[in-house]
Amino acid sequence: MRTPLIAANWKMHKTVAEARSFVEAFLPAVRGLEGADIALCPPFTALAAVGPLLAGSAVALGAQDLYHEDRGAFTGEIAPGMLTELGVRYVIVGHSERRTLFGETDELVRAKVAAAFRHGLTPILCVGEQLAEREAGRTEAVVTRQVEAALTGLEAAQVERLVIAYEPVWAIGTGRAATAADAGAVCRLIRDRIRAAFGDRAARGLRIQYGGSVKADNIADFARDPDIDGALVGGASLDPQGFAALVRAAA
Ligand code: G2H
Repeated sequence: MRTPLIAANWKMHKTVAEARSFVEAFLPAVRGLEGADIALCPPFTALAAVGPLLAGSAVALGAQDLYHEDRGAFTGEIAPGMLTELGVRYVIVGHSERRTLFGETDELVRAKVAAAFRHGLTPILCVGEQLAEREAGRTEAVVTRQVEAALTGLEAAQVERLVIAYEPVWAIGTGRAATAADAGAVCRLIRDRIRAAFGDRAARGLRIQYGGSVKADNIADFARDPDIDGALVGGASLDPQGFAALVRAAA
């Protein structure tokens, strides 16, 4: 059976000092908790401070993005090896904020997923439709295109340990989460596509999270769906006690 992954995406929140005090409050609140894997994805600037604080705990370190080249003249970018050096295990790739605000294309997302695997990082690949696409009945087409584009060239054994976050764009940071039934249906569609392209073993191993206005009081609805394997959590991951309550409700 798959273990759900609850990952905190702090986005552009928390200084180093704020990140440290979060971890100091959060770790005791989730100590000994079983039934869910947990990851924290702070901004790049806090990774070096948060990593050592998580050492010896069951909470993994994640990053919010990476660049697909190993080194070079790419001002402002972060190479995969710079993340692994800091103990990063997960990396969010293709978040809708990257796609819409920073122009990331399916092709760039594919290159980033491949680079993450090359360096032993586990990508959390974000996919999801815009509101207009949902209203036009294009959810399936959009999500399928994003998944197929991002996974081109991967081996089944890589897909088996990938994480996909289904995040309908209209649900992100709006307080308007998808229903568990709608989210579960899209997660099943994704798993079916993976089965068709990469085989049953990859489809059974792959974790598919839901993301978009997940909170402590709605996570249990998503957690009940056998095809939803945890959540990518933004706003509700910023407070240590609130996020610990959310993780407990999911486990
Ligand atoms: C979706 C999510 C985290 P929020 O972006 O990736 O954010 O939980 O604030 O909707």
